[in-house]
Amino acid sequence: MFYDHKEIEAKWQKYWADRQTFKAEWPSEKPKFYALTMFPYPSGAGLHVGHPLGYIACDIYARFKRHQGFNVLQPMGYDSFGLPAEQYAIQTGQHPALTTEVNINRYREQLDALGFSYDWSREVRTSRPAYYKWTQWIFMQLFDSWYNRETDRAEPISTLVARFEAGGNQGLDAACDADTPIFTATQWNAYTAAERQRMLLRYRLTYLAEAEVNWCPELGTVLANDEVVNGVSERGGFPVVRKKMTQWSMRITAYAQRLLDGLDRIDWPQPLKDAQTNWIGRSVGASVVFKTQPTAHQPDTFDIEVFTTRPDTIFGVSFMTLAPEHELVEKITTPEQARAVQDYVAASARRSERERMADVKTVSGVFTGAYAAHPLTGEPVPVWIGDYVLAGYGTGAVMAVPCGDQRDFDFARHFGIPIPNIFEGVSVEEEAYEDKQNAVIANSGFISGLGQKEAARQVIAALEEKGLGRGTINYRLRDAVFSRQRYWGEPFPVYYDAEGLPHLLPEHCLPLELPEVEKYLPTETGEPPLGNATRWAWDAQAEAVTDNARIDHKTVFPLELNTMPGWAGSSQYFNRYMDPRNDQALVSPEAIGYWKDVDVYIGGSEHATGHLLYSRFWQKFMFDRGWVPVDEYAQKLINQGMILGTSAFIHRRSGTQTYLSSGLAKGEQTEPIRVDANLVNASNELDTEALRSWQPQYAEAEFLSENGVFKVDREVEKMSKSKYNVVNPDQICEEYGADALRLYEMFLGPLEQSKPWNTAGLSGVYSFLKKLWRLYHQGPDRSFEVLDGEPSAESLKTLHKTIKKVTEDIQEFSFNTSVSSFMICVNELTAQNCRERAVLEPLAVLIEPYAPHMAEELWQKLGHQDSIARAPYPAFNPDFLVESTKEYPISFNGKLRFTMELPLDLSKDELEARVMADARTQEQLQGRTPKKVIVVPGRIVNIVG
Ligand code: ANZ
Repeated sequence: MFYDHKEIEAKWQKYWADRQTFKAEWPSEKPKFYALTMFPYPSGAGLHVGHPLGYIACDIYARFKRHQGFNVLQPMGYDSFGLPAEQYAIQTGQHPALTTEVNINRYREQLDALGFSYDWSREVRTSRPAYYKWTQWIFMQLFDSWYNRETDRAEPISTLVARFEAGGNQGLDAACDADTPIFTATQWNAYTAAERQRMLLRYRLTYLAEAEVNWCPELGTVLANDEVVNGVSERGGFPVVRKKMTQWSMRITAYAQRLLDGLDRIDWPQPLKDAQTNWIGRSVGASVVFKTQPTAHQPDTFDIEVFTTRPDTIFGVSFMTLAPEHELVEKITTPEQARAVQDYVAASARRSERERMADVKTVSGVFTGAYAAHPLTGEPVPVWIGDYVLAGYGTGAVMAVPCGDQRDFDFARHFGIPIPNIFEGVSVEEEAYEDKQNAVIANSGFISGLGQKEAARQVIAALEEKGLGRGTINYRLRDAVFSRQRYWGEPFPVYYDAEGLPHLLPEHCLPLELPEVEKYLPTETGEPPLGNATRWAWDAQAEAVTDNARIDHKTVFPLELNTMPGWAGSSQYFNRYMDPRNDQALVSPEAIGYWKDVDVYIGGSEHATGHLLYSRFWQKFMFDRGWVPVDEYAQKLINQGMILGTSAFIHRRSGTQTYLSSGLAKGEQTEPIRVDANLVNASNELDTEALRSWQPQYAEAEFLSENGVFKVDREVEKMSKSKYNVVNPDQICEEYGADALRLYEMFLGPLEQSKPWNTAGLSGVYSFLKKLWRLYHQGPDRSFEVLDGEPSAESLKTLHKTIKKVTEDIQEFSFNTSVSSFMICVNELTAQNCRERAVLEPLAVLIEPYAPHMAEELWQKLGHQDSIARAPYPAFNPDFLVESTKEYPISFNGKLRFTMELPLDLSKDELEARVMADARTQEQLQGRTPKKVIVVPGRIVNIVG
């Protein structure tokens, strides 16, 4: 019988689906194991062979754990809100829910074809109301919470209100807006309801505030920092500008330190931890106040607060620089400088923050005309503005120390701001510079001769005494903007009163479902697409959505028009999978108590500062409020590498429709153009006729071949539909089967590394599978035949060697080496002519995680009624590996003459007797009696004399 992968795979996929083989047990007495891969956004293009890499690895591990007796939860779902479906809706008018459904169905077919052991009964889709009810619920809980720095955790807003009523906010250590005023209990109690709400918004963990945002006019929406790459949108590459808008924000900064600390407790890849650490950007330093000096024009004094990581350099300050957006700029600028300052501020508003950060060459700035007093010497310090100082970092102002900071130095040089004489003519790179810098820093005497740390400590102490500074810790992490001006996202369960203050819907009214709209574009007045809905008002009495026409701001109010960002739905999905159909809670205490956390999470490193940071933040919040038992949800995380595609390029003669074969292009003016790599064979020859029908611009083109063939250039790059280098798993499953694809993806190389795809390599794993199959089919006419007798010691050794290696490899997520061990194993067993059940049965279980379809088929043929999925994992027995004999070198007077295979458990005397009895020994001795026989058991025998 031959290995008919098509029939076998279809049979078992149906079997698994019909019997729900991989449904996690609930409730269960077994120990739990939760294996998770990042759920996909179901795009219209479907899966390519790069996508399943992490899924296969995770599935192997999940299957392995099932054999080990764990109750395995391996769920799958869809991150199904998002931009592409909405863009498509804008172009075609099709409802994003419909296209999303179509795409999901296609994904599901492709996933099923690969034989994953998912518990599909737990599927989630973030765009389903029953799911996003809980995304809305978390938003409401965040709104209803504040961060108490004294207890270092989030608490219900009611405890904050109680504190305000009893003692105002004096002495309260809480995460809040930087400019929150101080008030007493009496003041609080005298506030109007609206004033109180406004004050509470400054403390809530999600709050509405005017914020500088990344606005992408082309996409018509705000983007998060991690969605902007090099000043353009990550999706589509459109320009992004800074703009002030009222937006929902998440006070993730309250968790900055805990997000850092938590990294020490989780087994995540170091590069990913580094990326999060840098993104959070902790800086230890001081905040220092410089008081402006009053002038005739501006009699008031203002505090300019700066953040510095080098308080020890305070005596080297020769000027100050404010960000152009700094609120004091207008107040302190002198009339003489007003014009220049206004022009400068306007010009820099046109540059994005990223541009400003990236640009280290251009020195630009302008003098405000104002001076501030040095907090320790009292000397006047000129105040400038410059766009190298960012409004959003620290306090948006710096004390400039040309002797310590390159940018300050360049700035001073450029504008001729006096720097202490001794620095003139010395470049910062020079060695002498550091000595001079130290001399200036030490200038005051009282910190002279101290190390940087101690000097900083003393400067801070001196500043504190004067009430002009204190030690602070600053984080680069910003609060996360949470509003998007899109249709296809979670609606906020929020309505607005006449004063424009937000109110939450009652919890029992969730989910607030997305309304229908005619158009998915922003409205003519620039409102988000939900502004097109005519039924998008909240009737607070009836507790129901109603027509906008009824809005009276008394009982009927307008609903929020923004929707939530892409990361909302993915920030708690791992907990929802534990109890996905619960409509009373996001997850029940019983379910979270049992499943607790994700044991292994596999996904792409591109989510380092997006999903993987936001989800940790929400988890910590959920933990603080007592809904989950752990504050890190994934103990172990693995970033799978990328599978790279091999793109094909042809050369177009510039300005023509003539294309040159690779060899002809040298020395010509040509542009390389990507073409469909599927039209190129293994010898890099392009099927030009197929190309003509691939895209219309090639229909009439001229192709110049060399020696009758048209050759392309190849380049290995990211596999992507836009690069025309994708390989579709469907074709491969068809031709070689899912088991071969699974083995091959693992065989390509270490999981974490990027590696190029090469379809030709599949035939190798395919013949391995056929060989494996043949081991069980050695009967007449290759029929199934397995013998019940004792296997040979050799075969047992091969089996146990493989069990040991493969088990160690799986535990280290080293799947490529397991595949080679299987290959060696099958070769050895074939050579040994092994046909015994005692070897072949455990082998089937061993390979099941990798090639589950074939394993099931063999298992059934071996006479089992049940699926192989929960068959116990073969136990490793080291006894079979112990070598029982040894090839002894037999020497005469130190010279090796021959070798003898002897049992290892012989005593010295027995060994000597056996050696002496051998004919070859007698021949060497030729009748002589040896003087001495030296026997080292397990090593050598030497006969002397
Ligand atoms: C004086 C000084 C002397 C500084 C010196 C550095 C070296 P990190 O580590 O990134 O936190 N700074 C502060 N706020 C800024 C802003 N909004 N835009 C641009 N630069 C800003 O760096 C903090 C340092 O960056 C601060 O310490 C400040 O310059 C500058 F020898 O103060 B320093």
